[in-house]
Amino acid sequence: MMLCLGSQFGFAQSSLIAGQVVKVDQVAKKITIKHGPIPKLDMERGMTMVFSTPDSNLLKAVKSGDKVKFDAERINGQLVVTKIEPAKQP
Ligand SMILES: [Cu+2]
Repeated sequence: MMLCLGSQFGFAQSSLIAGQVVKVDQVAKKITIKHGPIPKLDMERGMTMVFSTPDSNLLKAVKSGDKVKFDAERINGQLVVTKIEPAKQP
């Protein structure tokens, strides 16, 4: 079940979401991320899903397989990555 298609807006939170990059598509400006729960986007459990990003520079900092921390917003019904950075390895 994809729980990503709800219409409710969450309140912005500053905390980043932990995830792992599955695939980066520079041309389509899309990134597939396996992520944990994102309560603000009504995702109560982790899943793998495609996000779009308007800024392809964001995608240059990461590659498939990377553990990342990211933030996403629902904009015009699309889930958009607004920030992404490599996660610090313990
Ligand atoms: Cu999701």
